[in-house]
Amino acid sequence: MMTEDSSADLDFSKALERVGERDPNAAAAKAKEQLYSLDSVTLNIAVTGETGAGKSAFINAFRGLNDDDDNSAPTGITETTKQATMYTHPTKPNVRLWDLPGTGMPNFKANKFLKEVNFETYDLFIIISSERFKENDVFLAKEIQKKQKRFYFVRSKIDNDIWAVAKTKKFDEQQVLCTIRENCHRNLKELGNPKVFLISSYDLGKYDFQDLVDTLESDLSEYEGFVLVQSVPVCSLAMLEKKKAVMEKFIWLAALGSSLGAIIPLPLLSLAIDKTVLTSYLISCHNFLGLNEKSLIKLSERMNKPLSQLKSAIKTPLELAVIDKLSIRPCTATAKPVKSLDDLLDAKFLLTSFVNAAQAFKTTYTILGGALNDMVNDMRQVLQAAGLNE
Ligand SMILES: Nc1nc2c(ncn2[C@@H]2O[C@H](COP(=O)(O)OP(=O)(O)O)[C@@H](O)[C@H]2O)c(=O)[nH]1
Ligand SMILES: [Mg+2]
Repeated sequence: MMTEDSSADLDFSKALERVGERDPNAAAAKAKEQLYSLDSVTLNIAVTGETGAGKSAFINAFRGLNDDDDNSAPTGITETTKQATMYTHPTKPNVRLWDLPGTGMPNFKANKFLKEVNFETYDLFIIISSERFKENDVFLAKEIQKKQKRFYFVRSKIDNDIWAVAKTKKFDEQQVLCTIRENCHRNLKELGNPKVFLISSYDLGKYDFQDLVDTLESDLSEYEGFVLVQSVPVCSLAMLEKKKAVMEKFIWLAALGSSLGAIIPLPLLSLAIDKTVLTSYLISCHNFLGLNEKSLIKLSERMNKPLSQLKSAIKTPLELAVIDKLSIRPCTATAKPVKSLDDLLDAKFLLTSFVNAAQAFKTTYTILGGALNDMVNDMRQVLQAAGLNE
């Protein structure tokens, strides 16, 4: 429906074609509908493995939280419950991570286990182990496969393995990773050599986390993949670029949904329409790039850098106050060039400069692209300031 072509110069007629409407107002309505369904996609990710394997720590890391934060999954405890516990994503509550009970018991029955945790709920399973994969992991994977669901093997606590040998004379990180991978495969042979992702929940920017996200994204539907990538923390420059790329893919939809309000001959009505779609798109980008206050605080804690140092790297802050300003500002005929996010959220520019729907679309499209670029540039600087240069 809306895949390959997401080039920066997408024109209006092409956008209409993509939503399958010729009438501009109908197309705008359809675009809004699609934005809405994109926003309501849910993802249920089950995280399973033995007690102590690192399930809870992985869930916290994925949600961009530290183990001792409020609302984080408790780590380092012996599990007593047989229930799955749900943890929603802090900025994307439709993304849910489920902390499943430990699978380490000697008389483990995969089928019974999956029934007890309501396997139908989950879109995919992540099977974690902090050492070699065991019989129970294999039983579980086979049963998940039988039920036509996807599973992914994660070998956790890689930082520990690296640390343990880092002091030795012949330390070669790649060699250590290679040996771990081989050992994992040896135990999973009967499953036909599935991919194993080596991960440290305390440093998602390293090892195979990005590869795991890429793999999940390509296995999921386009909308689900978009939501997944939006929700992962910006743990490296590479992840930032990935996020930018998926957000760019949907700019045209936000532009189509917002710009066409301008052709309705009621300035105030068109203002309201523009504002909702535009600002919600921008706020989402801002959150998912990790530029919101909460994410910055987490980053500063994790990297042990003062928050003020990270914030001083930001040139174009998105203040909710700016959006409020927008609704009370009177429209004037003088449009000024858009140089910053503040200008972008300035309603008079948006309202007065359009002569027709195609121009409105083009303008909004360019503005949104520019704003996304500004934010990504800011986040690059923030990552640099945090010491995440890779
Ligand atoms: N170094 C390191 N420790 C980890 C990692 N993941 C989990 N742990 C630690 O391993 C212990 C068990 O982790 P937890 O997430 O509670 O395991 P769960 O029982 O599977 O939920 C805790 O003390 C965690 O701090 C990791 O990636 N690196
Ligand atoms: Mg746990």
